[in-house]
Amino acid sequence: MQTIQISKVVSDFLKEEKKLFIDGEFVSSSNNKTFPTLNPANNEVLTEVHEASDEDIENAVHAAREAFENGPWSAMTPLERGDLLYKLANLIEEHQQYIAEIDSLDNGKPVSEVLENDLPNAVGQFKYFSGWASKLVGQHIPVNGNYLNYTRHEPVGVVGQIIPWNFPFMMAAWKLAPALATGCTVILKPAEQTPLSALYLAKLVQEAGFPKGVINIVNGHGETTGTALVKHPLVNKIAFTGSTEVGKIIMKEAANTMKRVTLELGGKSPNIILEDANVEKAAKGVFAGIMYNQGEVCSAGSRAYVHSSIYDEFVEKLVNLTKEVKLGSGLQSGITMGSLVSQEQKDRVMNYIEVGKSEGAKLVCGGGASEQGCFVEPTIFADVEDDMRVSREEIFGPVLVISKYDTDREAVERANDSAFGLGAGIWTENITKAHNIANKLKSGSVWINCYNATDPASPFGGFKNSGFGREMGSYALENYTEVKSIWVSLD
Ligand code: TXE
Repeated sequence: MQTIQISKVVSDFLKEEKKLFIDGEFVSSSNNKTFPTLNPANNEVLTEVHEASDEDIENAVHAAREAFENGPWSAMTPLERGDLLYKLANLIEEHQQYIAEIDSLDNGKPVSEVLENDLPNAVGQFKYFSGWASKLVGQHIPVNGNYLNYTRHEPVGVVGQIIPWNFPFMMAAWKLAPALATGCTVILKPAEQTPLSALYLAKLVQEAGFPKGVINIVNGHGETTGTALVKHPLVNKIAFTGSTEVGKIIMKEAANTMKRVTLELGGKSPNIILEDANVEKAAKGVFAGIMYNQGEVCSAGSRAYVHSSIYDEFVEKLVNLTKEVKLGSGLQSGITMGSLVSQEQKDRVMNYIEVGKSEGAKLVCGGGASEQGCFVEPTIFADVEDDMRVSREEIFGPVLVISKYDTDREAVERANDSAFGLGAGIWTENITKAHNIANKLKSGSVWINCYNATDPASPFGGFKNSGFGREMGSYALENYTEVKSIWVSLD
């Protein structure tokens, strides 16, 4: 396998100082504190990154506030705002190779996957939401009495956006695009494991000509930089994607300043494979549904419930599929699975694999990890009981648990017996059954004979402990707007 040569643009970028992006400028952290970011394929330090202090957050919030209240952004027409978003989309497209290399180095995922999925999706977000900027209409409501009553959908204000490391660039796009379309201003905090591609985005933001203060990017750790944003009284809203544990902390901390909060959290999403499923197709779909992006996907289909009549055949097909996986550094051509994001995540996943074994789940393939770097083999446990921890807790790695079932009703009940509710898959040739089961599943997305399909136009988000609020589609605009009702006496 050949290693892709990093482009000169990226090697130059890595040598630059990784400052904070506040009020349209790259600035040093007020206390000059930095932290390292690593390449998880070899655990070598890629570069040092400036960490935002409380003072830096103060500056970022004031810049965003000023841009929201008084700057050219607040005076822009919706069409002009939409134009800027579209311009940014085009710039991202032009720079996609560089962004893909950066995300691969920082996160471990294959460059090819960033180019095939993350980037087209990110570009799509900015293009899709650029159109919404000019379509945020309110209502004219027929009320009792002699009044004219109408509503305005106004931007919520300054938004703090805290994102995870599994799709570093794409998550930034999911968050920024709808917020900007509504006219909000943003302070984005990338994950400390993957701080780089958002800084590259900041350069494109400058090039596109966004007014200063509209988009601010502050790297740092969750307990410090993240908390400062969540607690700041002049931040009107927090949009968060990450663990359920931190989501709960954020909700509590945000309550003191009555911030609007939306949370996209973890999952333990089920796939149900009915007896009449196309087993070949279902096996491939279920396999991709868990192994894609090294299993580091909030909606990863990490539980499979397979009808007893096809169980053995299905397990065998899945095991065969793991043999085709080519594990390697994200920069090697021809690989199909990269490394996990960090040593910490590798340890967490390996610990779960040990838990599965000790609980008595049958390890049918995988279970190993590399000595060097953060690679974990695609791993499958069969004959898993519902009360085992590997069946109940989010592992966030390439680990699938499979169980056998006998009736459709049983499958639905067991699929729903989870603290989470993000995604679910159904595999069957009986479309009536598929729709009926889809209606009964308690999750934000249901995929029938497919898995993990997303589109900027279609909502995505969770039931239960998977959070609330929806990303993407017209639904995402509700996260970033306040509704104002205006009454005019016609007497
Ligand atoms: O997530 P964290 P971690 C799940 C997955 C994974 C586990 C732990 O199961 O194994 O979470 O990953 C910021 N106030 N998901 O520890 O800590 C942090 O800096 C404010 C699922 O990396 O939730 C980062 O930017 N912010 C998930 C972001 O939160 C805080 C994706 C996510 O980090 C903070 C990632 C605090 N107190 C992990 N603490 C998904 N839903 O896709 C941390 N952060």
